Amino acid sequence: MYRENYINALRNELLEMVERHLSPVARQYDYSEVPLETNIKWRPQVLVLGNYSSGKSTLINDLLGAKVQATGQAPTDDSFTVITYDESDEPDTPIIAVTEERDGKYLLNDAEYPFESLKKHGERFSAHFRLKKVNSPFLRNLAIIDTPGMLDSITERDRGYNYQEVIGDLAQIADLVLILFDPHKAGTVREAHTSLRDTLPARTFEDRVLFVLNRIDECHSLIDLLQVYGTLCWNLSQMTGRKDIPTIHLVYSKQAAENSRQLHNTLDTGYLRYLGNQRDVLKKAVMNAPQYRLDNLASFVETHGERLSHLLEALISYRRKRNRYRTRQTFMGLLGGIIVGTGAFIGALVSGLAGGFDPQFLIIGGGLVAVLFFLGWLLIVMPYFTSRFHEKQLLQLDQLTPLNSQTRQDNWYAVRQKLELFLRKTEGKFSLSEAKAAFSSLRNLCDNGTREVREALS
Ligand SMILES: Nc1nc2c(ncn2[C@@H]2O[C@H](COP(=O)(O)OP(=O)(O)OP(=O)(O)O)[C@@H](O)[C@H]2O)c(=O)[nH]1
Ligand SMILES: [Mg+2]
Repeated sequence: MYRENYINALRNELLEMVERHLSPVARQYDYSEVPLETNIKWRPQVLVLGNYSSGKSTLINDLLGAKVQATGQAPTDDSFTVITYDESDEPDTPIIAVTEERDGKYLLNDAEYPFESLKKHGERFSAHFRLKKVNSPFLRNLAIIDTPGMLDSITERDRGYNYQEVIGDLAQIADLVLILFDPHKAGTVREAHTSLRDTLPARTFEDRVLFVLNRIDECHSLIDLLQVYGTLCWNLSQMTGRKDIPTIHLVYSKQAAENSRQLHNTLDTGYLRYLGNQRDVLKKAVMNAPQYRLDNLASFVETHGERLSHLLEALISYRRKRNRYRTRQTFMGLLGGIIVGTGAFIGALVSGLAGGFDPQFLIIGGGLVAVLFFLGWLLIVMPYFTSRFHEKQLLQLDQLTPLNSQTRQDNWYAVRQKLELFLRKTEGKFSLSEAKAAFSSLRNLCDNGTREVREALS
């Protein structure tokens, strides 16, 4: 109990950091369309990804202890399903079942859920997003998200929404991501390849991802299994760009294995005896998702804090350059005004046009010409030059801040586009002092804020 209270206190502290320090800055500088805390205030989540028919839904049903999700050979389910506990249900109801179903519109718009930021994926996504409440005790402390299988042939246009982006966004919210493969597609399919190579690394932290080779009972022999395992290892290293092989959990569903043994009684699955079934290890890992939560929250604060402060650093650098440029331009306008004014004065004297005028009047005339020139410069010439300067800066954004480490480069590529959009929207007109104040408060948060929580966690 004490431990639970302590964890809750830490969790609230982190949430408050986000609400008070990160979110307002994120909204002000268009880093995030919705308050950042919407992503983290809900219960811990486990995201289940994988090739089509790799057994995602079967695994989820096994965990829940009921047939909640449809299963079947060939691509079966093209929806994202959030499966969560029904708090309102009577405890210890004997039959585990779906007690309530809601559609994507509800799930995307109800502030109780952390999916507001997925609204941007549009109607087609909303039509493929749904909520199921289930009274399974397994869900008391977590929610599971089942996903459509990754496919070879379907292009993004066919799905009608950007699948990679959606799983990227969900992976960012999730505390644990399971990625399932099966022996039939250990070569993996194209979407899995793209997701693992381009989308997930930027959005998740490595210790949050578990690789699973499922349906191993369907290998014809131990040699077959070893070949499948080798192929998958090779493909994973190609996809993740890593030389070391992550742990791959070897699992199968006892019930499904039994069914397929009855269908194809030629399968010699004697080798399974030697491997055991890591299904239980997987189950434990899923049940531990709430423990990852705090760590993920701390990482969430650190990552967004660093990215936002990089964005502000670039904005401040832009603004300083712009100020210097405008100061130079003003000075040139002033100098131009003096030269033109003096020229007008001397010209009038030399050309004799001023015959009969009081020299004092000529000086005032020269001054007037200088002021008019300066005003014209300020109101017409300078805005033109400033907008050219602005366009030029937009083309060389990478030069705004040093990118001398991999972390800085990663942070930069995560915010570069947001910065460009913000600069285009504001045309570079924003308060430097406000940006500086936000930057120093963020630095303080990054350097000191999460340290206490990290110490507590370790
Ligand atoms: N032999 C065997 N069959 C399995 C296993 N797990 C799942 N299956 C079968 O494989 C088929 C696909 O399983 P699903 O759970 O529907 O797979 P999925 O990944 O949810 O598929 P999609 O939703 O279409 O992407 C079903 O017919 C299951 O019965 C397993 O461990 N062993
Ligand atoms: Mg499924």
